[in-house]
Amino acid sequence: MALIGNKEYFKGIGEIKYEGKDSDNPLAYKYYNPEQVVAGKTMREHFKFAVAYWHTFCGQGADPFGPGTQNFPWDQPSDAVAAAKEKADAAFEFITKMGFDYFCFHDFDLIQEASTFAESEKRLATIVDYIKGKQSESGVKLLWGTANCFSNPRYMNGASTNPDFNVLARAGGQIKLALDATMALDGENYVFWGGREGYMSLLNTNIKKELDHMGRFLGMARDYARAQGFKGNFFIEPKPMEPMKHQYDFDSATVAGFLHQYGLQDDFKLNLEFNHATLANHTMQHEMEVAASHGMLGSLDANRGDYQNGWDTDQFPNNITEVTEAMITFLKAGGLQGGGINFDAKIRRNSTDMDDVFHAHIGGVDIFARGLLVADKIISSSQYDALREKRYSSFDSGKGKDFEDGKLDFTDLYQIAKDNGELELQSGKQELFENIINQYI
Ligand SMILES: [Mn+2]
Repeated sequence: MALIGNKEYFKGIGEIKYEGKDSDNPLAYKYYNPEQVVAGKTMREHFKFAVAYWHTFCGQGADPFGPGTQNFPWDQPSDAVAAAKEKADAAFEFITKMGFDYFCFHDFDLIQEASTFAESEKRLATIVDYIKGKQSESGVKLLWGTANCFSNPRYMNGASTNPDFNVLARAGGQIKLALDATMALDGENYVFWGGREGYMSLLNTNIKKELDHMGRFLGMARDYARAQGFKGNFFIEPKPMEPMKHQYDFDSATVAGFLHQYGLQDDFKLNLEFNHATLANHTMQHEMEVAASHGMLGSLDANRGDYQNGWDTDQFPNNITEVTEAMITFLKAGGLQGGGINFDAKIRRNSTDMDDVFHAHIGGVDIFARGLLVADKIISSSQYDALREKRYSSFDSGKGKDFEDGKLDFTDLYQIAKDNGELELQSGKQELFENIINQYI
């Protein structure tokens, strides 16, 4: 593997390769074999693994109780452009050593925001140009770009849902630049995460007005990008709370309804995150099933929450049951629409060695590979599908089929109920289903 850039940031670590499940090498894949075909596609094609620029190259482990613990060598230069270029060098070294094809970013992950809009625009153009060069050297692609319209204090009351029109317009200007950056880097998709699109108190909030504004704003962003020739998907990333008490993009079902209400359903799909599903009191599989049922299963943010506390811990995924169940839905939905698996996950604050981020991503990749292999076996060789189909077999013929075909009216149901008399109970067989998952893991 040719080393891109002048410095090596992750010294002593080479390209991560597949060695199989009996390998004891911690810096090797045990299950992820990129060229292995599973259910008709290679693992590389199924997953489109991506590194999240913000957690892996920006987040240093600060929490409300103390500063960051990870001192990144690429943050040394005091000049913003020089620091951003070093960060890009480190990022592309890491991405290529992992063997990933993709990365994802927020605008101001790439380079520090300046004190004026005009200077920020210039900085972004400079770093986008530099990253374009890194992409053509390495072949690394952009899965999606996005804009950070939630960290700067100006967005404390929201971006497109801000009660102040001038803040909404500022968000529009910023997102135009983020869309331009995404298109310049041949981004395959663009994500909207409404970090502060919601409310802290209903006493000072007009929900209807804010939702109307958000719907119009997203339509304007879409129209702008389409007019520039952008062919990719737009994704909304649901999350129920944090930082706001209540966020408008609560979960898959809420967002699907919103997209239909504002005429956005043909261009927008969902980017679903495991930890956000947990916060919404759903499982990830639930969120994926709902999205798939709307034809909106776009992309996944891979991580996990903490099952004992109620906030967004963004830990690396390692729960085989959770990921296997998600992969069953993934395969049955025919995969993702345009997206991939982005590791929106961060190492813990006390993980301070340069190799920790490798262990984290290797574990995440392997849990998905293993989950996919298990899910494929469950679907292709177990009685899982047949058992599910059997539960609905009364709709395959007779009056059940007539119902599905729209041939019955409500009085027909009355007559059938009367003729049937009391019914035999039909078991849901839940424990049997659970055992099948466990058997194949
Ligand atoms: Mn999260």
